[in-house]
Amino acid sequence: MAYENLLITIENKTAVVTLNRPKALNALNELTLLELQGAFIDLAKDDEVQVIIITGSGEKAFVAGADIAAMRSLDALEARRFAKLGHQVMQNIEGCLKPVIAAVNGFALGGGCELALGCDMRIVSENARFGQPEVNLGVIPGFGGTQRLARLVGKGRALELILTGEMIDAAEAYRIGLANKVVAADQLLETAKAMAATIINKGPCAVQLAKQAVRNGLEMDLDRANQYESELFGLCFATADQKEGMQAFLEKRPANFTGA
Ligand code: DAK
Repeated sequence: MAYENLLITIENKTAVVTLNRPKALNALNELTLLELQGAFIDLAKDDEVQVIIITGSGEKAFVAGADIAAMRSLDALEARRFAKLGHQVMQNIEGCLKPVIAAVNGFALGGGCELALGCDMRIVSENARFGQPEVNLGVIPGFGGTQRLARLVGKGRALELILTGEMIDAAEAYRIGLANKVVAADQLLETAKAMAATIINKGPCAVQLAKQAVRNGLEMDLDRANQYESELFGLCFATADQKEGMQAFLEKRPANFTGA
């Protein structure tokens, strides 16, 4: 499918989705959100894809936020619709059974930070800058930032970012657990692809179930979450991957997983 604001390549079972609106620092307008939503629906069912990487085009920005020019004149109902679309996109990403890695190559502000938060892991370049500057514009984060940021880095740090609107650099993002890894800008995509390759080598069924266990379990109390984990653990034993993984270990050979 052809997109106006996205570039998608698929290689080695890894899809790289590049937000491509460099003139607006890859800001998220409605079309970009709709395209991201469509892309994730397609990638979720594409058997050639096991891991998805999201990045931004250019060297300056991952995504500089929701598109301020497009949002400026929204009325309340339009704003709610726009926020809902953003939420759906983040859910498409977070709820995708396949792991999604953000490769953050510069500014990840507002909706851009929220997009990175919707991903499972964030590998960031040394020039990355994170922030939730919505209060500077008289609004609050609208694509889940108030919720996901607090869940990832804790209430105090999330409130500091959201209430001051200040940006933090890559080192600080790493320190507070917002970034998984910080690498030189020219190593960013390679590092994300290397992480994808490591994951692709594992049992695909187990990888997907593990993502589900962590994501959904975090929203449950510990007893229920552990019970949920037990159910998913049991489900692993209905897969050929489990049989192959354990057999291969006992035969001292690499496993040949099929994802079945
Ligand atoms: N939207 C639209 N255009 C943007 C943009 C954005 N978020 N960010 C940058 N641009 C555009 C600039 O206007 C400029 O366009 P031209 O003037 O060249 O036409 C071009 O990108 C280059 O930007 P700069 O000239 O400003 O570049 P600098 O290097 O000087 O500065 C910057 C880079 C990232 C520090 C600066 O551009 C900046 O501060 N950008 C805005 C960052 C920001 O405030 N992001 C948060 C956006 S608000 C909700 C739904 C969603 C949301 C909230 C509520 N509801 C419906 C309730 C989410 C809100 C946000 O994400």
